Amino acid sequence: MHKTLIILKPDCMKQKHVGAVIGRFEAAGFRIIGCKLMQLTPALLREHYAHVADKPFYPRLEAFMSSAPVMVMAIAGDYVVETVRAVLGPTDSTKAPKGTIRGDFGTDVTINVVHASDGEESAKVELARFFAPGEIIDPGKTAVLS
Ligand code: IDP
Ligand code: MG
Repeated sequence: MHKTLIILKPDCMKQKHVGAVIGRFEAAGFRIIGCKLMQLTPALLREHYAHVADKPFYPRLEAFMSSAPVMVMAIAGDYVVETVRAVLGPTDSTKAPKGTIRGDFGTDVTINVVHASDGEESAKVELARFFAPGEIIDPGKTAVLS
């Protein structure tokens, strides 16, 4: 089973696109295996965004990502990492095609609705960064009462 880390960013929360965004992941066949609200700190953001922390745009990114609580999710399914990236669209919302999450709901290259891990290895690292052991539960292994 493949897993990935999703963060519904502050713009997604404030503009109330949470249901629509989760709906797209569910429609693509994926299931939620972890979910919580977090207020991201500068320290955690600096670690999560280490690959861009020295870029000129980083201060605005950090201010944006810490401006409101976010929803952190773990989702699972076949080829979830690459499929979610495709459903999300490219980083720059203004260049993302309509029909993608960023194309439909995003504002610009920073304010772009959702974070998703960019590979299986980063997914593993990011899931461990945001979820403690035991916070990820595979509902596929739980009986559903009828
Ligand atoms: P990704 O979210 O599409 O994987 P990354 O390159 O990993 O994009 O960058 C992390 C985040 O940093 C982006 O989602 C976006 O919020 C912000 N960002 C990336 N590139 C730029 C840029 O050129 N200008 C402003 N913000 C950027
Ligand atoms: Mg990235």
